[in-house]
Order: sequence, then C-alpha cells, then structure tokens
Amino acid sequence: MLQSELATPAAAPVLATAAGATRVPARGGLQLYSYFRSSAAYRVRIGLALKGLGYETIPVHLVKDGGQQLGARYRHTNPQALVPALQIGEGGSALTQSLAILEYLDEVYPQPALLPTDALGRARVRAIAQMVACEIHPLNNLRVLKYLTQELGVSAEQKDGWYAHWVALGLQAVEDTLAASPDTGRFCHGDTPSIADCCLVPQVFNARRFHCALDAYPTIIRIVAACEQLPAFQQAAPEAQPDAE
Ligand SMILES: N[C@@H](CCC(=O)N[C@@H](CS)C(=O)NCC(=O)O)C(=O)O
Repeated sequence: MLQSELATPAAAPVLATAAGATRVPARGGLQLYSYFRSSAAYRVRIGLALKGLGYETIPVHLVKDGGQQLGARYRHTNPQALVPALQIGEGGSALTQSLAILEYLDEVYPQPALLPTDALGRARVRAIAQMVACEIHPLNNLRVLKYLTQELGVSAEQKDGWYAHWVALGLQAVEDTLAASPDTGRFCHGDTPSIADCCLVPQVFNARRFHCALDAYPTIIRIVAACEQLPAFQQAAPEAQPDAE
C-alpha cells in the first residue's frame, strides 16, 4: 500500500460560515476543502466571503499524516491532490482550481461582481490574477519545494533562495503592471475588489511568511492594506480559519 493511502482522510467538517454571511447557496450547501495556510484555498475563501456565501470548511492538512491531500479519499475529490476543492450541494463532483471556482462563483452569484463589466477590464484582472496564480505560486508550491529538497538534494538555504527569487520576479512584474496603469485604483482594478485581489493578498501573506522583502512593491502593499481592512478579507485570513494552528 502506498504511504499516501495510509493518510487519514480529511477531518470531519467544521462549520465555518463567515460572520455576517446570510446567503444560503445550493441545496446541501457549499463545502470547501481547505487548509488554513493554503494560498489557493485562501483565494476562494475571500471570494466566498466577498459574496457573503456561507460554507462548511472540510480541513485537509497538507503536512499531517504525510499530507492528507495525498490520501486516496481526497484524491477521489480532487485527482490533482491539491486544495482547494469546492463541493456544491449533495452528490456531484467537486469544483477544483481556485480561479475556475472564483469564476464559477461570480457567474452564479453575480453580486458583488469579482470581474469588471468590460472585456478589456476582465482581461486585465485575469492577467493580474494569473501572474500570481500561474507564474509565482506553482513554482513555490509545497510539492515543488519538497521535490527540490527531498529528490534533488537542494539545501534549505537554496530552497529559500529559489522561493524568494520567484516571488521577487513575479511581484515586481505585478507591481510594475499596477503602478503603470490608470485602471489601478484602491484595489488592483478600480475601487472594488476583484479576482486579482483574491490572488494578490494570499501571495503577499505567503511572501511575508517566508520573510521576503516587500519594500520594492509600494503599490502592492497599499492595495493589500486596503483589502485587509475589509471584513471579507479578514474572515478569509488563515488565522481566522477553524483549522488554524
Ligand atoms: N492551481 C491550483 C493550485 C492548488 C495548489 O497548489 N494548492 C496547494 C496549496 S496552496 C496544495 O494543495 N499543495 C499541496 C502539495 O503541494 O502537496 C489552484 O489554483 O487551485
């Protein structure tokens, strides 16, 4: 039997309805497979909270038991063995990939909108979101860092250097994009939070956690500070999660 098959299945659900959430979605409700420190799950938690959607958290511990995401039971929910996954109602398969989930939520629960009404605006927001979610995050994901140290024999110092390198390269590009554009407002695009902000805030949380210098990104820091003042972002924060340690 593979070690992953020995992993304890995801823990029992924890009711984690965001304070102030009043909307009850699909019959059977929404269940989010999440880990408090997962930045991809954090993106979806922000989206759910911005839309005032109540949901149940099903914790998937990414470290305990060799990684509960690797167990056979969770792989049945998400064959990629990554969080998040969003179960909608009873039965049916779970949605995966945070950006796809955010877009689903925006289509089904259009208010408040997480994407602009114009095509150019939507392309800009998606581009900023993907700069984070497709260019920075995958290179610094847990399984990539584990592969560097466990399979390639990279030292902890080299691994930290790798992490900081991709964060710096990626965030500099985001900073330049935001600083150069009149479309940037209080948030990444105008004065309401979008999918871009849902991605940016967790990435900055991660960068801070790994002690990356952020002084070179004043626009990013300003926008993240504005986001962090909103209750939805506070409710979605890692320390506010039922599985926080
Ligand atoms: N592109 C995916 C990324 C999901 C992802 O990489 N999740 C991380 C946590 S942030 C994970 O589950 N890592 C587990 C591992 O690396 O084994 C998404 O946006 O949902």
